[in-house]
Amino acid sequence: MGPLRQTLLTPHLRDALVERAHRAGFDLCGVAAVPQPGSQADAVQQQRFREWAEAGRAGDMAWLLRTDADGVLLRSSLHVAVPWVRSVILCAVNYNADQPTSLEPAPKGSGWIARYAWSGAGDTGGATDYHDVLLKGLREVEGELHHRLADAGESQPVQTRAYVDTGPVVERWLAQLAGIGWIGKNTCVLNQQLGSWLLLGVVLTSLPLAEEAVLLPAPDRCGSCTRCLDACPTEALIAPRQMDASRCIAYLTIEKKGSLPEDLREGMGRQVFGCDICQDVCPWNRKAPVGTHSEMRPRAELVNPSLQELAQLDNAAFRAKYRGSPLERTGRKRLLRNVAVAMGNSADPQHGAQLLEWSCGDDPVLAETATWALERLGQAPDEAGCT
Ligand code: B12
Ligand code: SF4
Ligand code: SF4
Repeated sequence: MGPLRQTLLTPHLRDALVERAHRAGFDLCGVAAVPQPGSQADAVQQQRFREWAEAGRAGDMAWLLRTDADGVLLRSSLHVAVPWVRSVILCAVNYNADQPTSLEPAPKGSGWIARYAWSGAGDTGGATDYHDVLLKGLREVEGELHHRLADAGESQPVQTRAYVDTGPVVERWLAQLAGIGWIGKNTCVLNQQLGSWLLLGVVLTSLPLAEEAVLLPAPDRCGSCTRCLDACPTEALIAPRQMDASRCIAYLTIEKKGSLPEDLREGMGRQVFGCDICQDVCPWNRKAPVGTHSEMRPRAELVNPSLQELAQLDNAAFRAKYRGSPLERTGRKRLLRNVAVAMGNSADPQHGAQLLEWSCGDDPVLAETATWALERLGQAPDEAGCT
């Protein structure tokens, strides 16, 4: 490293990046050195990820288990997929909204869409998706770094890469290293002031922006609380900070294709897209401030959506309502399957007619789910047979 680079790697540069992140709409930003291969921190995280993967916790999410040419799990250590990485700039947006939680009394016949997927109210031109919103902000931070390096006459190439979810990166682990918060027993990153309604994005860099020796992860403030573990309806939180993702309602409703495991359907309750329960019960979220990002404002019509209305969306109406939102990728077909489960769990016989129609329809997964739901409502599927 030349003297120029030495000068750049001062707290001044870090402060400038953090300041840029705030201007780009992030509520929190931290910089951390990536623990080097062979370090204890890297080894512990590698082992954790390997054990998680080998225990089948990823369900059908094969993309989480991708390996390099030597069969090493890409996500087990950042160095496997990105050998040049030295430090990360971790940014977080508060997406909390002034709206009820999923546990508060709700209008009869309503389902639940996860809080993070409500965004896009106001003058955004329609639904927004946090992946796009955060990536745009990260590009500004990335740009600031390159701009400052160029201004300082830096001649050596500096590599950077920005990710929101899609990279081979365990973002939460890096977030706690960068001081964004601690990993709660519900596996989410929690910040003492903001709670856990945080979405994360990361810029990887080949620059040593921070020293590993001064890692200052936020202290664990869960204490003896176990509310999230006790509240999870599908027992996906198998131990503090350990999730069997294949049991998580977020996985079942968003990621899982085809029929859902029957033994988990009852626990899904009225959740039709994602699940907020283990965050809704968290005491650190009781006083969580409302987020201010202009592209993350909630669309009120997505809060406690009517199951009947969701059921009646045809392809065009689904596209019109959810284009650009996280629901678009999951698609109408899976959403209807989830609505059928929620109707089955509703104890409301009025859903019988819709379920009967689906049980006779062309989509075998929806027909099977609707038949299950009818049985759960105590209504016999069409005994006369479908015509
Ligand atoms: C796949 C995925 C899922 C899967 C699996 C989640 C899981 N726990 O593995 C499913 C679909 C279930 C899911 C659900 C949700 N997700 Co998600 N998901 C991801 C994704 C893309 C990869 C996660 C991953 O690698 N999992 C593998 C496991 C091993 O890693 P991990 O749980 O993230 O991190 C663990 C290790 O670091 C380890 N660890 C670290 N230190 C320690 C210490 C000890 C003692 C122990 C035992 C373990 C441990 O524990 C961490 C927490 O489990 C990330 C984005 C990313 N690239 O990281 C978003 C991400 C984790 N998801 C996010 C969100 C918002 C959600 C939901 C809230 C959405 C919703 N409302 O439905 C739920 C939350 C459920 C929950 N309680 O975690 C946010 C979390 C933000 C936050 N504040 O923590 C992320 C970071 C996306 C983002 N860009 O903001 N998700
Ligand atoms: S998101 Fe829901 S299902 Fe998943 S761990 Fe939390 S409470 Fe359990
Ligand atoms: S509910 Fe309790 S144990 Fe769970 S994350 Fe919040 S403080 Fe930690």
